[in-house]
Amino acid sequence: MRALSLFLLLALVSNLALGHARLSSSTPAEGETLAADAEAITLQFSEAIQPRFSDFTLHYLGTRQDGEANRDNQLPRGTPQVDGDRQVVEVAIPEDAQPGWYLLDWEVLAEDGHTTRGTVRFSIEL
Ligand SMILES: [Cu+2]
Repeated sequence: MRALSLFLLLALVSNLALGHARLSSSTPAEGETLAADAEAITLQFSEAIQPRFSDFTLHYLGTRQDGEANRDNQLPRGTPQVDGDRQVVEVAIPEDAQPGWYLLDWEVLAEDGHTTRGTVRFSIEL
């Protein structure tokens, strides 16, 4: 019984140490406006991610800030740049990006095997 309790405690502690990869910050932040010549969106995660099993998709919403991401407004995806410790990801903004609202859909697999996902809405000014 005592051994089982210790096992459960250790499992809990290791689970806390290896938290999911949460989005710590992004540039632009949610709702921010970028200059027309902006080149990339930067995402900072709380844990290392596994790039091969992570996905970043940019959608163009036009004038609709509350628009939804779908296949029709999905932009061609490039290869995201991931830094050495695999916690910072740069997603390129297409050079011919139109002014308006965008939604970045992200889904990442962390080292602990857990998947997290979210979105960042931002706009590009005229
Ligand atoms: Cu986790």
